[in-house]
Amino acid sequence: MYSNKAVSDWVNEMAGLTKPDTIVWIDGSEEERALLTEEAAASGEIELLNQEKLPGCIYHRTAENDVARVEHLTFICTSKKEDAGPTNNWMPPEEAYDKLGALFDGSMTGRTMYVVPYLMGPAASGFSKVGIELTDSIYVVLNMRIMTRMGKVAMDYLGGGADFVKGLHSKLDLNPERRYICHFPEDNTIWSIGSGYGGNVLLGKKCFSLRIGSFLGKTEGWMAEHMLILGVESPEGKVDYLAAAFPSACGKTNLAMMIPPQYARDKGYKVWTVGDDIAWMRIGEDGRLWAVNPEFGFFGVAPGTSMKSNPNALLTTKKNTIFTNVALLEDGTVWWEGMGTPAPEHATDWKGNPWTGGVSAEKAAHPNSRFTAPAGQCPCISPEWENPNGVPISAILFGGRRAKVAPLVYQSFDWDHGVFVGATMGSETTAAATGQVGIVRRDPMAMLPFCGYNMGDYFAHWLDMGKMIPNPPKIFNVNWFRLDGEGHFIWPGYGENFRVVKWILDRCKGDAGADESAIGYMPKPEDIEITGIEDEVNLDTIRELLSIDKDSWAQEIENQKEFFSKFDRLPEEIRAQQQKLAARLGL
Ligand code: GTP
Ligand code: SPV
Ligand code: MN
Repeated sequence: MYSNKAVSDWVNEMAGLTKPDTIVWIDGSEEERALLTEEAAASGEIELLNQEKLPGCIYHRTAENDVARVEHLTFICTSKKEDAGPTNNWMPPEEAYDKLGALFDGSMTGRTMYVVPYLMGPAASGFSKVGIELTDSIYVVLNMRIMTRMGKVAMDYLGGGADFVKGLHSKLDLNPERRYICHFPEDNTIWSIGSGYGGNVLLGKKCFSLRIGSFLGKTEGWMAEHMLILGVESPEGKVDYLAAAFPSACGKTNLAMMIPPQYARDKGYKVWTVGDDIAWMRIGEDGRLWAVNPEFGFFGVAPGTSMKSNPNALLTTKKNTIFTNVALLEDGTVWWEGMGTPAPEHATDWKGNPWTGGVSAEKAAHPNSRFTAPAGQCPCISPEWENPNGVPISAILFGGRRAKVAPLVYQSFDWDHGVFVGATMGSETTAAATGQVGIVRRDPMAMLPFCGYNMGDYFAHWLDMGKMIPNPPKIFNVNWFRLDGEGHFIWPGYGENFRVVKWILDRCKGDAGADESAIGYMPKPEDIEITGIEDEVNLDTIRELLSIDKDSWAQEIENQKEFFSKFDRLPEEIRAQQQKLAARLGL
């Protein structure tokens, strides 16, 4: 169907290994979507939802042992161990090819191999990149169709070239003992076996756009980051953009689609979504940093998404959406905890069991259940979201889930200090990856699970970029998750985060004041607008949210040092920044 020798040679080679019964080349057409949907529904791989209430929507349950990314089974396979660095699992490339090759051998016998060409980034952009994923899962194909620009558009972009990321995926038997996600940055290759879940198998997302992407960014002089991108339009109609890195399930989709509070809407402020998870950033001709969302859809966390918390996300999922591991209702619609509607009396839970709620009941939807929805359906999608040059970034935000220590917001003194702030990010773990939830772990730039090379070199790349960007964004840290003595969130969060974003963008324009503290510039309490939330938040609440507890920070620095002690290639500047911070704190 397509004529590209490099592609067909490689497809033949991989088909020789995996031995599928048939090979289907994906073109991305509507007829193809309908056929694949029908086939997957007939085999039970998916269920059609109520087509009147949720047109074009389907439902899928993954295996019970396969509901999140598996970081302990994810490997960076560089020829030298040091190039993978202290924070990645490493396997020598030959060993990985042998080990996974043995598992892939015949893994598609009795199945169809789908050849899925896809493009990361807009078709009109010279910065976009092509991947091809070979997979034996229709669910993967249908997801890739939403998450990427899939099919003919990608092959047209590639033309006769050979510059594409080679992705191979097989579900095999979904046995965690035979599950591996291996990246070969030196070969532009990704091999994923034994999983059928999200980030493990939608290879355009974390595997390509971040792990391979970050490696390419380092070599080619750009940045691949785990960041949302949003624009804030002022009453005068000028739009300022920011990018924000928060770890998985820490609020990127929510911030990207937030609705400003009433007082700001009354003045004429609007928020536009460019992306909710990944940003590819380059230096523009004007000397600013420009960001593109390489994705085409949202793979968002369902639980907690309601008309109150994130109406734009909920409205995006009303048609043409894939729901994974949420609860299924009798009328063929879906439900999850925190959807804002009462718990159903009867449902089928994410495991396929009858669910009737009650106090001791398990959750009906898995905490990491997700929706896959086309970005173009989002009510607040930015008119610039497919701009081939991206959008110019005024501010970069780092943030995590911290019950204590990190204040609501502070600004770094300069780029290098900002890199230090990103490098020392910490966050409580969430259900987006398997493992214990709620433990504080260091997660530099929200990239700990996604950096495709030595993280010390990654920090150095950030520092180098700062020297190369004539007019760099200002860097901030935010924390929406501080808790009071009773374990309640002190800050209302969600749309109210606009109040903090407003101070940030005013700082970028030189329109807002700040106090200098030991950790950075901080707003004066009265700089955070509280009109409309006075019954929840007063100036004392803001003071509490902005407070810096010296003992906790002393402990924090010790914890950072312990993390950095694993690093073999930590840039001197990072250590110097840490000493300066300790000195400013009087430690
Ligand atoms: P990934 O898709 O895994 O990268 O996650 P994400 O960073 O996009 O996180 P998302 O916006 O989906 O939010 C994850 C969870 O955090 C949801 O349960 C939200 O309800 C909750 N959340 C998001 N923003 C806020 C906030 O401002 N305050 C509080 N308390 N919770 C929030
Ligand atoms: C994340 O975990 O950061 C996600 C979901 O965005 S996944 O695609 O599974 O990585
Ligand atoms: Mn993510």
